Amino acid sequence: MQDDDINEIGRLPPAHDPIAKYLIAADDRLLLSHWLPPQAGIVPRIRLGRRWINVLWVLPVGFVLLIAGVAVAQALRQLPGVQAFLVRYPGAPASVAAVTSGFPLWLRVQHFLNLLFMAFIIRSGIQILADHPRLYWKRDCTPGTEWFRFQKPVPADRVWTAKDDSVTIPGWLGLPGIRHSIGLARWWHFSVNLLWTINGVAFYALLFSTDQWRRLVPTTWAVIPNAASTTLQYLSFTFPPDHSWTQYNSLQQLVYFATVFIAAPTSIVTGLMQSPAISNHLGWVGRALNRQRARSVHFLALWWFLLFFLVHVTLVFITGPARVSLNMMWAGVHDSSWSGFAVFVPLIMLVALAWWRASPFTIRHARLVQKTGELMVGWIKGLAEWWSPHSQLTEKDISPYFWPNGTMPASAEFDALVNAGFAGYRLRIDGLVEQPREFSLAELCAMPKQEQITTHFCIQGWSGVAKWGGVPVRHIIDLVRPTADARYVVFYSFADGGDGGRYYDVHKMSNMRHELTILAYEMNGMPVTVLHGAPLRLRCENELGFKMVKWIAAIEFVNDFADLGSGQGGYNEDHEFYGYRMPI
Ligand SMILES: Nc1nc2c(c(=O)[nH]1)N[C@H]1C(S)=C(S)[C@@H](COP(=O)(O)O)O[C@H]1N2
Ligand SMILES: [Mo]
Repeated sequence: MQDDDINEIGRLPPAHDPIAKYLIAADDRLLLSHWLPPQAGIVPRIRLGRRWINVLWVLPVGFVLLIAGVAVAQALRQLPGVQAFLVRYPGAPASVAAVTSGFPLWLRVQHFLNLLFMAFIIRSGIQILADHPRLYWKRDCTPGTEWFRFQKPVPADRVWTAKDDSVTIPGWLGLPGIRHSIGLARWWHFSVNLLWTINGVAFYALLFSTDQWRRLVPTTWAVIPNAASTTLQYLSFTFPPDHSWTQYNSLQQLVYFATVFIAAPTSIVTGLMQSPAISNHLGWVGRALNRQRARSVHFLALWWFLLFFLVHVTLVFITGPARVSLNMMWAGVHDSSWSGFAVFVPLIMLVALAWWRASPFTIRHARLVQKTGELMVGWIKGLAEWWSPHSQLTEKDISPYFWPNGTMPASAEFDALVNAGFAGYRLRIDGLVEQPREFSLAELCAMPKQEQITTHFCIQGWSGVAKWGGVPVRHIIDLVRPTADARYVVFYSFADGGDGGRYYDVHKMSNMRHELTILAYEMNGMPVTVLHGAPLRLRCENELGFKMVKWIAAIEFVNDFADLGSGQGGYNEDHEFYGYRMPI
C-alpha cells in the first residue's frame, strides 16, 4: 500500500506488477537463433471437389491451350467471314478521339513508381500468405475445406497451432523470406501500399484532368468486337499496327482498364476487409465479404497482376521493335532512338538492387523497419480503433473448428491451478488504480456476464467464430477505478512466449471500454479449455488475435509501457516486430 502511495505522487519510478520481472527484452535484429526453425511447404495445390491438383500442371496445360489457340486462330483467319470481320473491326474503334499529349513526364514517373511499389507489395504479400499457407471461402477455416494450400494437410493426431503451420519461402521471393516473419512483412506491405495508393489517386486525378484517360477508358461498345479481333490477330502472329502513342487497341484498353480501375480497387477493398475492426464494424458487409473470401479474392487479384505483368512485358518485347515501345513509356519520345533504353536499364537495375537488398536489410534492421512502419502507417491503422465493433453472429455461425495458437503455459504453478480446477486462481489487478483487487474465478463468474458470438481474426490469416462468455472489462474498470494517469492496460499471462520471457500485451484504455471487450471464461457455452486460454482470456473484437492474451494472471493499469520488455507494447510487438495497435 505504501509503495502505491509513493508512486501515485510520482516520487519513484513506477514499480510494476510482480510478473513484470519475467519479461525479457528482445533483440532489435531478427535473430535466427531465436526464431521458429525453418519449415518447407509443398508445391501449391488447388482442390477440385475432393481432388488436390498440383499447380505445376498449369504449365503444360497452359502451353497446350496456347498452341491450340494459335492453331484455331490461324484456321479462323482463312474463313472469308472472319476476314470481313477483321476488316470491319481492325482492332480499335475509329470514332474515338486520340490522345495528343504523348506520354508526359508525370505518367512515366508514375508508371515507374507503380512498378517499384508493386514489387515490394507483392513480395511482402506472398510472405504474409506463407504465415497461413491455406485459402478458404468460408469464415471458419476448418482443415480440409481450403481450396488452395502449399502446406500438407493439418495433422489430426496432435495439437497443431497456426504457428506450427507457417512455412518458409526463399528470401529472394518473400520479404524477408523467414518463416513467420509476418510482422515485418506487414510493415512493408502496408507502408508501400500507402505510397502506391497515393500514387494511384494522383494517377486517377491526372488522367482525368488531361486527355490521357482516353487511352484507358472505353467509351463505345465497339471495343468488344475490336478486342476479339485483336485477340485473333495476336494469336495468329499478325500483330495489329501499334498506335499506342495516340490510342491503345481495344484489347489493350480493356485489359489496362480492368487492371487500373477494377483489380487495383479490388485489392484495396479486399485487403481492408481482412481487418477485424473494419469487418466487425461494417455488419452485413463484413459477413458477406467475410475474411476468408476477402483473402481469397485478394489472392486472385494478385494473380491478375502477375499474369498482366507477364503478358504486358512479353508483348512489349515481341510486338514491333521494343525500342519504340520503351521510348514512349520511359523517355516520352516517339522515335526509334535508344533514349528509352538509356532510362529503362538504369532504373530497372535500381529496382533489382532494392529487391536484392530488401530481405537482408529487413533481417538486420528489423526494429527500424517496425518503427518506420509505425511512423508511416501505424497511426493510420490505429484510427480504426475508434470504430466500435458490433458485428454479432448467431449460434449457427459458430465454427466447427477453431485454430489454436500460441505457446502453452509450462509451469508447476499453472499445472497446480489446472489440477485444482482453478480453485486457487486469483486474478490480480494493480497499478494506477484507486482500488487494487484480487478476484477468484467464482467471484468473476458471479459478476454481470456478457455473451457474444464474434469472429476471431488472427494476424496470420485464419479466422473462426465462437460464442464467448465472461465479464465486461468496463465492469472491472468501474470496480478498481483507474486514476487519471492510467492510459494503458497491461495483461500478463501465466505462459511464456515462444522465445522465452513472459507473454503480455498492452491496450489503450479507450479500447478496453468497448462494448465487446470481455474477460472470457466460457467458449461455446462451456468453460474455456486450457488450449484456448483457461481460466481467463481477453476478447477484444476490434484487434487482431495476438492482442487477446490467454491464461491471464494479472492486469496492470499503467501510464506508459516503454519500460516493459523491449517497450513495444507486448510480447509479439517486442519479439516479432508487430504493432501494438492492430485493428487492421
Ligand atoms: N499467453 C498467450 N496468449 C496468446 C497467445 C500466446 O502465444 N500466448 N497467442 C495469441 C494469438 S497469436 C492468437 S491468434 C490467439 C489464439 O487464441 P486461440 O488459441 O483460442 O485460437 O491467442 C493469443 N493469445
Ligand atoms: Mo494470432
